[in-house]
Amino acid sequence: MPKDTVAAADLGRDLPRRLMAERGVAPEEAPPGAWAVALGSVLRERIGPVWVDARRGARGAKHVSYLSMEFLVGRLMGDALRNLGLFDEAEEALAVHGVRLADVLAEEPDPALGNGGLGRLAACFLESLASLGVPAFGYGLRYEHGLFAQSLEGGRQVERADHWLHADMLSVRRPARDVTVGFAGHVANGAWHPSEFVDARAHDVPVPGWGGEWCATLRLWQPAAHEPFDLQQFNAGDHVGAQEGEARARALARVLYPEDGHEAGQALRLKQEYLLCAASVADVLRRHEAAGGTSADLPDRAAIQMNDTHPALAAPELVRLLADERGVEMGEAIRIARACLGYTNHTLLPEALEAWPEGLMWHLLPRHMQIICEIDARHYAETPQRPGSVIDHGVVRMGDLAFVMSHRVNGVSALHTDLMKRTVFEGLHRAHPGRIVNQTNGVTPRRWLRGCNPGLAALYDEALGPGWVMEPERLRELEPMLDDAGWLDRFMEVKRANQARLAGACGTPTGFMHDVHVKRIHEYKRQHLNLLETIALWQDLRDGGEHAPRLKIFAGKAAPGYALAKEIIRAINDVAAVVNADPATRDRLRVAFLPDYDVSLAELLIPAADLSEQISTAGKEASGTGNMKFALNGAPTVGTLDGANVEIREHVGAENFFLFGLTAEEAMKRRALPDHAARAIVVSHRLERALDALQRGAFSPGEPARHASLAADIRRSDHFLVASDFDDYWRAQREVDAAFADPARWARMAVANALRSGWFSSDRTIRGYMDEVWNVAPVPGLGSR
Ligand code: B1N
Repeated sequence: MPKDTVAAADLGRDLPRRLMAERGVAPEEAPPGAWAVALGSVLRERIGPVWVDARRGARGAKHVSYLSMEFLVGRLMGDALRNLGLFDEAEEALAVHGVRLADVLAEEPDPALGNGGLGRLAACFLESLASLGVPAFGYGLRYEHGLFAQSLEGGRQVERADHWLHADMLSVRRPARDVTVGFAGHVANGAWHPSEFVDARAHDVPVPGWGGEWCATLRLWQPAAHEPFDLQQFNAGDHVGAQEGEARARALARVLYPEDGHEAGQALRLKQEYLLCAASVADVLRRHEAAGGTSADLPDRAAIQMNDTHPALAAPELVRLLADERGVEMGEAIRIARACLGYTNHTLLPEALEAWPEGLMWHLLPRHMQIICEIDARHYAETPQRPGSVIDHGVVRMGDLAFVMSHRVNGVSALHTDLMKRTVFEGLHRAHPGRIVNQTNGVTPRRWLRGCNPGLAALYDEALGPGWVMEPERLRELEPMLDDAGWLDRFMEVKRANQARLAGACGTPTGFMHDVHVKRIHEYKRQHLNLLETIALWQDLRDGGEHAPRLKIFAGKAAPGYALAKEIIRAINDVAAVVNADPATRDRLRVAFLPDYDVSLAELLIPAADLSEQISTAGKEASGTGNMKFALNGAPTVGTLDGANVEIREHVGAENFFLFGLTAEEAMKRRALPDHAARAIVVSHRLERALDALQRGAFSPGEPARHASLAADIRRSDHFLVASDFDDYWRAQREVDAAFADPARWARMAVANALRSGWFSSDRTIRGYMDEVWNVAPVPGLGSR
């Protein structure tokens, strides 16, 4: 356990007191929800001094400001208790009243302020920054409704609004930090006169680091009307109109756009992005100046990271504040901004690259457009290689803007960074060699190992002491255990217990290999490749084939407007209904689609997985981070050479990774063949048969044509090369069968994955950013580092 630096905790005394103060109920009558409120209140009280000390200790030091439209934080109280070293005490304090801590923690809503990997990465980064003792702020939006909640009706995805604000347990309102943000209007004499104003209200979420010695801040902006209520209008009888300002402001952060890996492209999204940038950059400057800083020394004290291009307006905004409001010469303002800014690219998918129409930009942000033109012209004049323009064909290319305005640009895995240099940013890379660096993603081992897999953590504690959680590469010290049959048994015993826990929560059957494919539903992630293999496997079993008993688990949300992704969900559920009902195969194959995938479900599922499906078309998945969580929890991967899979395979060893499929280079060539799908299908009777069953309605008997278009898409265009990779995927899955059939061999593979994945800690990633992007150091003198 971490050193108990938190003021003499007495949760046994404080929890019941808080219960009465906050909810007015006695312990014996309190439902878990009331205990959760009490726990939140106690936690805020315990975090307070750490938070205040961290802020004081950070004064004058360089800060990281991480700007992101998404922070997929997940439930926060369990993490906070663990990092503060209060988990066991809380468990005991509640047990006295016959209450289970797990039940109380489950009452906290899971804030879905992100779509997937990009947002979850931001959350892992904040936790790592706090654990490493780096002064850090995350800046985001406080969406009223995060990503939609998903349910299934007749196998189809149904979306419902997500509600979480009512039970936001840890955040603190900071009125003194509110910022007013302008929109539209005109420019006169180089000064912007906006015609609309919105207030950005600061809500701070504490993110305590491991050991409870340091705390980062997630500052979420909530928009509110600048002039909330028009009393004159109300008195004149227009009762609804008088509240219009409030409604308009509120619309700004009403929902998170549900497009993952896809550009949203609406004016409201642009306004959201600017709101985030304007409020956050103003706050960074305010902090700097309050500590006595000048414009010229801003880069010595502020590193501002743009999480993809969504916050790229931070660049012209910072230039504007320096040049227009502080009188810094334009060229100098651009240089200062560039020295502060970094840009992380998360995708090369053309449909995800943001490009805003010039007209919309001139209307909404006239001064920023002038500054962007200025940036573009100067960059062009200063760069003999003459890379393309930021403004092109009537749109502002946000990736180019972010690149030109950053001193470092990074990709999120070795392969992705290499492809960035050779594709989207080829010209800019040639003009600025050395600006692009790689920072392979990581995940925090506090949440994604110790938190979600307490059984495994206990095994590691016993063998290594608790320090491994800050140094997970030390898990390699346990490699001698690979030859210790007794220890391997204990490891697999934990896995089975985690499967039983999943069964209890989700009704999944036990005794099967848990083959897990969870992530956003997207053609490039190829859930339909897995589904076709499932159909083929079922057909083969019916023909008398022998295979390890498998439970294929799928989960994930489809963007509401992404028709094909929704068809994939329906097809999975239709196949599940038929396959699960087949008495001939029931004992060897089951299919489950678990609804409403979120961080909490991931925490339950990943530790229970035997096999990790990471089967994207090579070149399409920038990194992946789920892939790391599975490996760390002892699930070998069946996967392509895509994103960070490449590095995972290098770390765990090729013999512990089930590789298949075309490489990124081969995929590009293959796609150029006009009849690539037909060629693959004609030589694979297995694929033909599976496709045919889907197409003929074998899984939708009442409506035979239901899945015809999905099958037809694979036969005709198949941009994601499902057909071309099918046979090799089938082969790799049969290798999985063979390995799984030998429990000793499988256990060694699982354990090798777990012990050799410590490198994928987000602490390692953050240290990379600190050295190669931000030039920041931890605050000295913190114990647990
Ligand atoms: O970012 C993750 C990576 O691990 C994944 O491979 C990558 O797909 C993901 C527009 C995105 N890239 N782009 C997005 C999200 C929301 C949106 O509106 C694009 N997400 C990723 C972390 O590096």
